[in-house]
Amino acid sequence: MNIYKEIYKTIKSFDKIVIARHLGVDPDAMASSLALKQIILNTFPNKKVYAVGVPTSRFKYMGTLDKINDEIAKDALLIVLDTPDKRRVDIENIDNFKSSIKIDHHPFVEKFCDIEYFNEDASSTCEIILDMIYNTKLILDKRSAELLFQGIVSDTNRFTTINTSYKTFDLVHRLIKDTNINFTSLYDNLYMRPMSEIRLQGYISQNLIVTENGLAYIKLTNDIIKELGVDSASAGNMINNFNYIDEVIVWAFISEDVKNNIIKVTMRSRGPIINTIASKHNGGGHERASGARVTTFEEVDILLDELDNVCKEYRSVKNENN
Ligand SMILES: [Mn+2]
Repeated sequence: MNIYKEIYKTIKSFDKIVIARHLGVDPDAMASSLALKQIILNTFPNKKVYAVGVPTSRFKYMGTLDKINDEIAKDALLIVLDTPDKRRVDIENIDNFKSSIKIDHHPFVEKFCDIEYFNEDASSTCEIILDMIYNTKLILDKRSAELLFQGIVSDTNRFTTINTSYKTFDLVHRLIKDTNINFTSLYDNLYMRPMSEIRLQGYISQNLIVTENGLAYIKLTNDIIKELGVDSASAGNMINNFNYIDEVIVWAFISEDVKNNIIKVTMRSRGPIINTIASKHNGGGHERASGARVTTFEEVDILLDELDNVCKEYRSVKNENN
């Protein structure tokens, strides 16, 4: 059976459905969760559907998340979106659900759901959800269309990432044509930011260290973060703004998060694969867009050394080929 049909049939067979996604929510994870919830409700109004996870004020404009009690799991279906590994799913008691489905576009890490659909060629989880809608009887509404559009635009970094395909444009074209969403107005919520973040961006630009091998990095301690009036997630959220710098192949932003007692490393590459390094340091992600969570600045330095080495290798192979 076609995988979308199988997912549809499974959704149809459950009265209670819980939708979860990864820790450290981003627009693709948030939008796909909220849109899928609404789409299931459009199609099956009598079902109980919950989109869960730790909320963040940053994506409040997308909608609100639900709280569930432990009782729900035992006869509910869990749908995990945008998350390749079990430990990164933002939900408690993941093993208590009666059945589970995974829908994801990250490189495969492990199987932990009964039905799994992952497509590394898809630009985003929102793209997969949209494709599924157009291949099943799931009913799209205007608000969900807006969310899916925002998720796709965000995860493709405005259609610039390597997994943006003709299919992405096909689906987005159809989405806009069918629902007539005012898509240009949706950029306001996605890209509006406070002055403090622009000052942070300026600080990063001024203080970014660039090695001779093409690794750029900045360490933002709690003191600096506080002084600039931002939070520990701010730098990671703007990492895509530092793409296309001539001297930089890989770039990493390191932010101390004293509240959770971790140091977050967000990294991007426009050459070598870096998620293998991220996964060595309690992280993972896409081949060239990854993150890690470490506990000491000593480990940060080890990680930076590893990134610097892949830059060096990448440059030498490139030079040989030229
Ligand atoms: Mn995603």
